[in-house]
Amino acid sequence: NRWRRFAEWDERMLRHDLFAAEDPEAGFSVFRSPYDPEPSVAATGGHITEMDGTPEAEFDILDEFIARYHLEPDLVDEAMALEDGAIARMLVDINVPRADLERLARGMTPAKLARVVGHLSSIEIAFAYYKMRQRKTPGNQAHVTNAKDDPLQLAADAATATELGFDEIETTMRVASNSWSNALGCTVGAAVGRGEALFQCSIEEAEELQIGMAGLATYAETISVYGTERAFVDGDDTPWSKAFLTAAYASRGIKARCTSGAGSELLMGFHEKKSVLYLEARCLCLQRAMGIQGTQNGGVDGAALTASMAGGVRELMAENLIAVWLGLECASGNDQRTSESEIRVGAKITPFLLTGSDLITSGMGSIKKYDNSFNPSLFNGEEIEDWMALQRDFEVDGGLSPLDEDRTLGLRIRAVEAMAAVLEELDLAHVTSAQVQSVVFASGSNDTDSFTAGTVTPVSDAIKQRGLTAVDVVRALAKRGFAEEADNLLFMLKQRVTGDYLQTSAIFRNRRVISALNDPNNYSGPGSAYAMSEDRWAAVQNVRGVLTRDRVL
Ligand code: 5AD
Ligand code: K
Ligand code: K
Ligand code: CA
Repeated sequence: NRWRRFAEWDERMLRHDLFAAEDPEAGFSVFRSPYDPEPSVAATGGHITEMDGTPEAEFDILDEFIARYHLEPDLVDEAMALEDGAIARMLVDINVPRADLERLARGMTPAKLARVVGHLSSIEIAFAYYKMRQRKTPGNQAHVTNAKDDPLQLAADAATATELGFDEIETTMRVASNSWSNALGCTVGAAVGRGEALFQCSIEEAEELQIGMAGLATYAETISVYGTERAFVDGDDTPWSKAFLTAAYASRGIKARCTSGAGSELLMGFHEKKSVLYLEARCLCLQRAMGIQGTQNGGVDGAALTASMAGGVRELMAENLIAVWLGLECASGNDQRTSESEIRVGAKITPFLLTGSDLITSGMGSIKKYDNSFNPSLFNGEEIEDWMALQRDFEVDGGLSPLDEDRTLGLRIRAVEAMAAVLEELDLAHVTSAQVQSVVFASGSNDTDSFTAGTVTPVSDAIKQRGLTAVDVVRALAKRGFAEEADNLLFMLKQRVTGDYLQTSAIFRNRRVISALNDPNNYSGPGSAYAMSEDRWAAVQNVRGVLTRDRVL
């Protein structure tokens, strides 16, 4: 016999969630493990000779890279001498400018950074993030994928995502050999409508660079970084090889950020019994050292594991804070479903909506959950209107705007027709009007009668084999009467020559780059934060189902 309430609780979605116990021996510690080193540094003659308890002679590849390229020897004595709690108070003090804290961070070791943010409660971490994040205007990123790798649906959904307001859209595929075709689908879709979203195709690093060089991607965030040497070497990489890849992207005018996040070393079994926050602090110092403009962190693939630990969600926020403290653009995770409970999902995103972020999610599923080829995101196509309601409730800008039904349908038609025209003009495939019709109205790939993963592979192969580039796509669009779309894509290609969007936290709004350089977050108390314009607030309020006196009666 049991109290029936427990049986009722058993039926709730929450019971699908797992909760992990603290166990430092097995790598399960969040903010602090007994195996984390004590913060320390020694410098002689402008050279770091000891870091976090390790003498130079015993440095591993991460220690060496961080000591040489992250730590500034003339800052370490000043920064490391400050008491942890005192620095924590500076992080939440509106009278201490962001720049002063960024300067100090350049003199702090990974163990020190982790210790300091450990002094902050969840609300203090959120507030510090509000103050320290890089670009003033918040932005957002979408996943655009589908279970069939159908380029027509990718184009329609990419166009829809830009209309929703996403600044970046990223795709990946079910079948690896479809990468070129998926990249093409998003390239064309992103050129429809607003036509200024950055787009990427997430795949194995060498191939992704090739796709970027062909102009079929304008940004990349697949440069993964890990907090232990074993995890790095296991992936055939070193900090130097990652730095080289980063430079390769930049040299071709492709915006790049690294990916890291709590739990990756634990998932790979190379955690050295260290806390997930300390290991992530190492990842982030390494990224700053590499000279990359930004990071995608906040657990990412490790988010669900981290969220299963006590205080794990607080940790995910803390690692985002370290990223922006180090001056990195932050695409702040929220791209993995960390819970089956809608209450936990809403609670997880709320601090990020309140503070804003360079990219609030580093991938919200603009498509249905089953079409998300990464993994279901924290929010997916199903929940987009819930997001809009939260923006309206809190009077915050989560980057999205309610859709007008007719305009959206028009853009979807335009995108699918443009994609069909490009496929035909480039002699890649013949598209029937039945295919076009099925995709335009489809909510997800279960509703379509179009390309499938198998029929797309020859298209993808041909794009790669023939060396087609975005310039061929511009030409095809123009020839088939899609002048506006051709112009939009050409605009994005010209931008890689000027290179302004390689600056920290750059996105496009109204065909202008806004970044931490020309739109810096200089929060210094009430009245100094980002605020929505009147027009923007009006758009955010305009969700479906608003009652007025006329409509009630
Ligand atoms: N740490 C390091 N790399 C990660 N990735 C996802 N999550 C993490 C993490 N926590 C990787 C993915 C993919 C790229 C986007 O980043 O495996 O290669
Ligand atoms: K990777
Ligand atoms: K990590
Ligand atoms: Ca992403």
